Amino acid sequence: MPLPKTRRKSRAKGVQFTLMVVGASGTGRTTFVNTLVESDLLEHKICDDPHATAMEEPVNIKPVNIELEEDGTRVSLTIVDTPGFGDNIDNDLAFQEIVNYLERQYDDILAEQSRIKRNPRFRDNRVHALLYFVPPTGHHLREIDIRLMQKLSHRVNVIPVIGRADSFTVSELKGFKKRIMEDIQHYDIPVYNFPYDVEEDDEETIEMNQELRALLPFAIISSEEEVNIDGEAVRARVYPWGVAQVDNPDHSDFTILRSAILGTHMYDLKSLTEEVLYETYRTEKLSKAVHGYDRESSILPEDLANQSVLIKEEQLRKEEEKLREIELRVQREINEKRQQLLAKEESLRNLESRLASQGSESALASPIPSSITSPGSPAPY
Ligand SMILES: Nc1nc2c(ncn2[C@@H]2O[C@H](COP(=O)(O)OP(=O)(O)OP(=O)(O)O)[C@@H](O)[C@H]2O)c(=O)[nH]1
Ligand SMILES: [Mg+2]
Repeated sequence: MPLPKTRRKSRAKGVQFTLMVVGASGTGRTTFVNTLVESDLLEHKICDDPHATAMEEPVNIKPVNIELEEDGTRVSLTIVDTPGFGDNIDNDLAFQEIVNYLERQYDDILAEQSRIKRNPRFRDNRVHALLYFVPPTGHHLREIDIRLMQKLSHRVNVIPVIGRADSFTVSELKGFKKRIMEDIQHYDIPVYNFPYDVEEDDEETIEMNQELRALLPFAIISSEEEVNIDGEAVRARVYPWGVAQVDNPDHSDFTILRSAILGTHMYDLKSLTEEVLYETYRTEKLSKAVHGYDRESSILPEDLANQSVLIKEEQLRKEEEKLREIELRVQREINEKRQQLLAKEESLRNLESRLASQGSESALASPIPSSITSPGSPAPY
């Protein structure tokens, strides 16, 4: 089946995709990213006790970029790692920083779209998927995870994953996954659950999405080390009781998750971000700007300033459009008038030549003295 036009184009050019990783300190976010891109893209935090320092330093979210080749498609992948948070400290600031980051990317594109003259170098940094690392407690979701996932999933496609999943036996993992999904349902957290439409989608897509949905939350084992197993170098973690392999689907959902986000579901994640999550944000933001502030949330002065800039830009754009319409209408009217004038001139000329020929015919029949020809009549030859 030929690919749709846009997809063909991005295949040739490469696709831009942005992935954010969020979770408590030490859940394995950095190791996962480095395993995903098969390089030391992110540095590990050097710290003896992650809980002691988590969030005490200023929150600093820096995206990093890497080019990958995925099934013959070039992927320009942006990774946004976020600082891990601790159990016992006030995490509100960190949570807000993460949400602010997501919204800032939306604000940037909103401002860009409202500009009269577009910036050709503008970079769309909207986050297409967020992997939320649930710590391997084995119990239920913690209150902190529920709160944060709830907050985030209104702005981004949240995919829950269990970090360091080799901490469990197969049956423990099954039970933990089940409890997490029950909590997600109970607290109504709108995570990305590989949506499908039984009426619209083909059987293959429905089946694939059902399988992926059944795996949620993905159990992740990551490793930056390779070990030799039967003469083959594989990414794994070695324990006295055995070897936990990253790419073995019996041990870890790593490969399945990787091929879903960087392959089969990349376009779905992108279009949901652009067409649903961003559009919702845009509508909220503009309606807040038009109908005054939302009483439930206090708006920061800088937000108000941004909003007023946005409104002004929007007004300018509309005025420019109106002017362009007026100019076109006037141009059209002038053209019509010119056509009418030309038509009138033409009919006048016809009339004159008819009169002239009638005149010369009657002159032949009974010559008229030149003194009685009226001014403006064709001069007698
Ligand atoms: N057993 C096991 N350990 C892991 C796994 N992934 C990472 N680790 C280990 O867990 C520790 C923390 O991993 P990081 O990747 O640094 O975790 P992080 O979430 O980035 O942590 P901070 O950036 O410090 O908040 C390291 O010692 C890793 O080697 C895994 O899949 N299984
Ligand atoms: Mg880290």
